[in-house]
Amino acid sequence: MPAQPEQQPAEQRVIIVSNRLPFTVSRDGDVLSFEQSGGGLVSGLSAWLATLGSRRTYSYAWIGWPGISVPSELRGELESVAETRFNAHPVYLTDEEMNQFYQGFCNRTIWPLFHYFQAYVAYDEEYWSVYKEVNRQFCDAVMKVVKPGDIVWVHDYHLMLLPGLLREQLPDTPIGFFLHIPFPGYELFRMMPRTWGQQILNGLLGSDVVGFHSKDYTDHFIDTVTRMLGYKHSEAGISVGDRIVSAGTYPMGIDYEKYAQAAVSDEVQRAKADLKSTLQGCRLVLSIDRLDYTKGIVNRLRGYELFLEQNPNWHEKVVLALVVTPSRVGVQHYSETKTQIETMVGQINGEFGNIGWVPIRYQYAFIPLVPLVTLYSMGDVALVTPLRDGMNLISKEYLACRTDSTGVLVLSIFAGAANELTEAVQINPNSKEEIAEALLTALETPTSEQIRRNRSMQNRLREYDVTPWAQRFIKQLLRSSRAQRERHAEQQRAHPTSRHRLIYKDGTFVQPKDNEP
Ligand code: GDG
Repeated sequence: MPAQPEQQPAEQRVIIVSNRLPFTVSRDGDVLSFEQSGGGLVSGLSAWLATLGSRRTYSYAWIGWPGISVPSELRGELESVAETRFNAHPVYLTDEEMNQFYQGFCNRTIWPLFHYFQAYVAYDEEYWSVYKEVNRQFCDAVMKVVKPGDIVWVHDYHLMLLPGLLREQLPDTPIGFFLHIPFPGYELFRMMPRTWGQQILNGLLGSDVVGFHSKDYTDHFIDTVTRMLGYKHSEAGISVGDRIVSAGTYPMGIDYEKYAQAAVSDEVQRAKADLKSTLQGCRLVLSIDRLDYTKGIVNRLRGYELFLEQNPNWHEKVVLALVVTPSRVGVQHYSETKTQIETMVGQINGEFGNIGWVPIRYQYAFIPLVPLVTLYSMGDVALVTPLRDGMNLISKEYLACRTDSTGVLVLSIFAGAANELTEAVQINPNSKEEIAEALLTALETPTSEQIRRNRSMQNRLREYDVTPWAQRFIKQLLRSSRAQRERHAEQQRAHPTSRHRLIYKDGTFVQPKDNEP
């Protein structure tokens, strides 16, 4: 018998769950102030969520950590502003929890391991235990907010156990998970203690759909699940008991129009004129990232140094604008990277510069959108050379700001974006020779060739921006979840007494006992 069409809820609500809420709270005594935060996930998703607001049947809520620990007497006010201004619900974590969970398991274990920095990984049982506890707290927070008919979309490596924990209590709710960083190959993944790895995979498999930026990451995930847990994978997806989990590739786009429009705004035009006079006719090379050893900033500086050594004719004709945004302050390898960068900047400026010319202009700060877009739209070359990067949005934003289609993107083959931005000058960032050579090529590329390459990338980025990215994911999530419910209903009709459905318990999926519901 064909499945009956399901009744659509009057309003479909998407609950976004991520480590950070889309705003930052700061506190001065008893006064709280709120500021919209500007990270890639937040600005990207905000564009898509804004489109939901204009459709009668869709709405959203956001669950996450507000950025500081908040004393109980201020929580009422925080919750009320969070809900009315941002549709958000805070998860409170203590400083100690943040230390073990965020600085610890997330950024000393998962981040370096998933970015192939095995030597930086800390395997610490205490970190793992707090990671599990914090995932449970997020689960409690979702359970307070979720209603029948809602869709839950969990984001990123901080919350990999959450889909499984939610599935325990929400057997029929559509639950999706998207990983913003690489998923490493099996050989890397299995470096972590086996029980952790198994629980993380089972946690992810609580989802109906698990999404990745690139096909390589999707393939690594499927390979790891089949080898570590023994689940079968077919065209339909990964079989977990009678559930089928879809693992798929969803390369994230940017809010293209936001950048393209900002680039032609009056404010940016004025800022461009100021920057032009500062540059005194020098060509501008850009380097903009969060402070992170994975972004390959030190390698980039080595490449620039070699370029200056090999090309004295370019001295006094080129300037590298190096913007490094503070990030994960307090994690050891980050402060070491900062020291390394600053030492190299001093060396290069000292060795090659003179009173009238500074080869690197360095800023260690988060810069507002207008100066960011000004740099993007003035940069003759963007050097984007991560050693590993899930996607890399900087490369896409640079192209969106090139409204006359000039400029050259030099891009690492280890950025997820390299799969889409195939007309960029692609390099291996481990080779300073390749970086130096690519920079020379970029500076000498004829304008007509720059435009030809960029137009083709820009057309793709404009077409597949962040809204279709999110829509495609949600569409697959609804499709997978519906198929799942239909399968269950069918099995129930065919074998009313049999128990196909595995339940998630203590980090794994198990056959329910006869007395369990
Ligand atoms: C993770 C993955 C993946 C940075 N500095 C400033 C600033 N930003 C904005 C950029 C961009 C975002 O932050 C950075 O995004 P990325 O993609 O480059 O890198 P991650 O922060 O590591 O993001 C990454 C991403 O998630 C999305 O899935 O692509 O691979 O690691 O939007 O514009 N913005 C402003 N001032 C700054 O100084 N205004």
